[in-house]
Amino acid sequence: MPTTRPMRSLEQSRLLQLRAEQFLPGGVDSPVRAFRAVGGDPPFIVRAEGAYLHDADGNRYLDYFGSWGPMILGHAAPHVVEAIQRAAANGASFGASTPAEADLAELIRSAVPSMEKMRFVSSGTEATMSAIRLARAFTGRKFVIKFEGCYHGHADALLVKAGSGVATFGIPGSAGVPEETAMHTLALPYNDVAAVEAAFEAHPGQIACIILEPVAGNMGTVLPQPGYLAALRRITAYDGALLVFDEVMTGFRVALGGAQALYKGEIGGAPDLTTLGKIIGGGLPVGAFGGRAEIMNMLAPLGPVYQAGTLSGNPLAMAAGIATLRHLIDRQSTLYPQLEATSAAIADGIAALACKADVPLTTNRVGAMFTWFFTPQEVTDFASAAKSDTAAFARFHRAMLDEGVWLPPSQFEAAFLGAAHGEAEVAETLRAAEQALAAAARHA
Ligand code: KE4
Repeated sequence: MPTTRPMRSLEQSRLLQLRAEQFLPGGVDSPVRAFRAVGGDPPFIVRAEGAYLHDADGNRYLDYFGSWGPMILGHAAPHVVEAIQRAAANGASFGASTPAEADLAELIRSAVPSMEKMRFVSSGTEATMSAIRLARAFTGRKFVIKFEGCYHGHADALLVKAGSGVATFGIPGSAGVPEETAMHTLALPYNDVAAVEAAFEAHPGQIACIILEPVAGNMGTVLPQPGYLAALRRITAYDGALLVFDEVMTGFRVALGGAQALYKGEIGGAPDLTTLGKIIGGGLPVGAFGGRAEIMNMLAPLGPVYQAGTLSGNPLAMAAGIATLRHLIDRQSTLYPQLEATSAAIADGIAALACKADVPLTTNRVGAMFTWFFTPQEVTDFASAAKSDTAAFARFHRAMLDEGVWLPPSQFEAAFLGAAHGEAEVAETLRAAEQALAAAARHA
């Protein structure tokens, strides 16, 4: 039977929120952290280790957003911390080339061979923004296709019907993006091949690229339908447009080589460009974009496409990324099957509890990323994701938080687990969910 727990004290977090709001809009440096979609004050984290977060009031939380993806090895993994400490002792940043950049690039290319050449930046946004510029320069074309509910960071051209926080706040795009910018971005429904074919018929020889999340995470987790990725590869190759896989979230998560490795047999060819972020920085700010050498060699100083960054290839971030990827590569044969088993146990366990509590729930999952949609119907695009009962999700999120389990604070985000989640964490999560689903059902 569900039992109610004493509410957790969030007094210090509340005071910290008030202080932060004196300096930072909404008290945050990124909107989804403000908990606006789920209500209540966000706990302020002071430390984390393994699968757990600890807030300013001494509460402990089982973490299912993992810094929005990077922390696949768990927080404060000793070998990653030691690598950062060693690098820091030699200086934080030089603005000059260092050996570590090629070391990390070599590790990435060993797992993602389509990235013949690449460049490091400091965020996923920079990676996708740069990839779009490169695609336009290489093809000499202006139009870009993206998909409703996919989020590729906050570069102007990509803030059109985006996912993540844009979907969470229900805003069409963003103020401050001139229509002259947005007009060259075509936003189409995800998993709809006919819509893509129609767009290419309407704009023959004018589309520079398609950019997509090959497994979407920013409308909640949505899988590509069978044949979808292959159709995009076929259509772009035929028209001379580039195919850009935004694997900022899926890279090294859904498989060591990302979604392009997971679906290799289906796509019928590699993407022309790939963007990465999150995991490749091991928790420090790193993004990367890369692909066919003939495209990448258009970048300055070799070619006419300008792209730069003060902290690009930062030594500490490179060290964290190298330590993380070396661990993933060395242990890939056991680590990814473990992530799959743990993720299945949690996702399927909660689906069974929801059924028992008569709470309509649809679970979409690929490896260690998943989403529980509060809707009885299949979720294959943003339109179907948007039919979810976001109020029920908010009640479930708050109730899980009260039980010490921290889910991403939006129906339109993916949940993540990592190597530090084990059987004890599965049991703890299912115990919490039994209480939380009762809470979600109470108001249904
Ligand atoms: P960043 O600029 O936030 O490093 O990366 C942008 C980005 C690009 N592409 C994909 C597929 C992404 O998921 C992201 C960022 N993801 C969000 C979470 N859905 C970051 C969290 C936030 O915005 O606070």
